[in-house]
Amino acid sequence: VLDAAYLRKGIEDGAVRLLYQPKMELRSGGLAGVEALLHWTDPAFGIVPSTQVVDAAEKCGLIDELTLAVLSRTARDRRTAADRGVFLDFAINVSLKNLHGPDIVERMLDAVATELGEPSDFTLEITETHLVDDLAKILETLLRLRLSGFKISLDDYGTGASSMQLLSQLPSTELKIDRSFVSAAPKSKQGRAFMQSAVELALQMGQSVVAEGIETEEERALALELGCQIGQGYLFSRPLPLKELLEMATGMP
Ligand code: G
Ligand code: G
Ligand code: NA
Ligand code: MN
Repeated sequence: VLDAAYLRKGIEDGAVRLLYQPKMELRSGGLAGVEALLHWTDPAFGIVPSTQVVDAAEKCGLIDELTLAVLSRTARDRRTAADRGVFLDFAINVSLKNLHGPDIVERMLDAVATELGEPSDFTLEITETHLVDDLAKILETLLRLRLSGFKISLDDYGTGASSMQLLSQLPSTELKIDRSFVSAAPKSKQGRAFMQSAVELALQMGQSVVAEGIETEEERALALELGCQIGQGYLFSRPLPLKELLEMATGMP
C-alpha cells in the first residue's frame, strides 16, 4: 500500500528515479528541452505507475515532498548534463495541489540553488486535473514562482477544467496542447480548427506552444504547418534515462 510511511521511506531511499522525454524544435529537428517523468522504483515490486504515486502523495499530504524530490533530482541531472556541455531546459510536472504549502516557493528555490542551478533553467508543467478550491492562493504562488524565474507551462491544454478564464490568469510561458487534439487534428476539419486556435492563442499571448504526443509524420507536419514550434512524442523519442538522453544530445556514448 502506498501510505505515508511507504512514500516517505521511498523518497528518502532513492525510489524517485526519472526518465526524460525530449521536446523537439519541429523546424530544425533539434532538442529544445526535456520533461522529467517520475519512474518510481520499488525494490520489491519494480516500477509503480506515476499516476498512482502522485495520487497517493496528494492524499497523504506528501505531494510537496515528492515534487521537491523530483526537482532536486532534475537539478542534479541538469548539472550533470551541463558538465557534459549539454544545456537544456528541464521541465518537471507539478500538480495544482502542490501549491498550497506556505513555503513551497522558497523550498523550490533552495532545491535549485543547492545544485548551482538558476530557476530560469527550469519549467514547471502545471497539470490541472482537479478543480481547486482556493484558486486565488494558487495563482499567487504561481506568480511568485514566475517572478522568481521559473518558467510555467500549462499541460494537457484543452482537457479538464482549463477554461479561458483560468488561462488568462495563469502566468504561463508555454502551452502544451493535449495529445488527444494533436491526434484529432489531421483527421477532421473540427480537429484541425481546435489545434489551430490553440496554437494561435498561445502565440498571440506571446507564449511558446508544444504539441504533445506526436506519434505520426502526419501529425508532425500539421503541427508545424499550423505554427507550432515544439513537439514531443513517441515519433521523436520515448522518455529516456539520463545516460541515453546525453548520448542523444552529444552523439557520443
Ligand atoms: O509517464 P507516465 O505515463 O507514467 O505519466 C502519467 C502521468 O503522470 C502524466 O500525466 C504525467 O504528467 C504524470 N507525472 C509523471 N511524473 C510526474 C511527477 O513527477 N509529478 C507529477 N505531479 N505528475 C507526474
Ligand atoms: O500529462 P503528461 O502530458 O505529463 O503525460 C505525459 C505522459 O504521456 C507520459 O507518460 C509519456 O510517456 C506519455 N507520452 C509521451 N509521448 C507520448 C506519445 O507520443 N503517445 C502516447 N500515447 N503517450 C505519450
Ligand atoms: Na507534463
Ligand atoms: Mn501533458
